[in-house]
Amino acid sequence: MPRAVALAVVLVAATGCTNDTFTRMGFPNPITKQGQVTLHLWQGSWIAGMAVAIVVWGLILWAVVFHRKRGDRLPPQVRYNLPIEILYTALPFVLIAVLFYYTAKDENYIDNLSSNPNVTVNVVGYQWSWQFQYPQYNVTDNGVMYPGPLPLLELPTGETVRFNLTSPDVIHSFWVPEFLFKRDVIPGHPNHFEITLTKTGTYIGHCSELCGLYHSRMLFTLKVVTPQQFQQWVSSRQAASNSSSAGQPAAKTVTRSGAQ
Ligand SMILES: [Cu+2]
Repeated sequence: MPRAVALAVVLVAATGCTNDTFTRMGFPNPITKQGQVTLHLWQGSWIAGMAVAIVVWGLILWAVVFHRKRGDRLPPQVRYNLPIEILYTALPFVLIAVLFYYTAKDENYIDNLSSNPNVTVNVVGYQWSWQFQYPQYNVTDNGVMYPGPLPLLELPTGETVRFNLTSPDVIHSFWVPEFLFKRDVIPGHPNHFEITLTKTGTYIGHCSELCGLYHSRMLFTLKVVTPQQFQQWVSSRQAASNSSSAGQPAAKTVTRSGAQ
């Protein structure tokens, strides 16, 4: 068993950094530190599962080939082989314990909330769009459902980002496939999570909980930039809202009555 674990660790380490869908077993390329941990758990589970499968398939093949029916003579009858019974009781328990250990460890890491995140975003999911509030900067982004213009979630790399998720109407789910993570947005039950982004780029976020007629159009744009570009974006948004607040009312926050 220690040898199997060592093999799994080597295989994960050897394949985890490459960039193709097969070694990721279908998962998207993660863009967060937390997503990287999720990917490694997924790959490790596949390695453990395939190791079990190879042993089981081998035993089936061995029984089929070497214990096939050779005549009418009954083979020697045995029962209660104690070592084998202990083995097939204990071994699955060890397997499950190892999987449980790594799952609980990674879940704790992914769910961890730091005491002082760099950027906080209040996410409001409503029928059928999103609002992103940056309370530290007094910036709010409103969009409309697809075909848009979609709400924009702009974030910096390398900083801890805290999301506070709320809904004024029904249950939604905040999902960016490249996070390898989604979390429900529940009315009356604020949810939280944190990420640290590692890759710049533009991605599409989704609602992942059937929430009504236009659920599938409840998309948003995630733009990941460098911390300097993020600060510039914040300043430009603040300047834009200051100049518009003279003539027009600023974007209202979403309330129980719905959009804007
Ligand atoms: Cu929704």
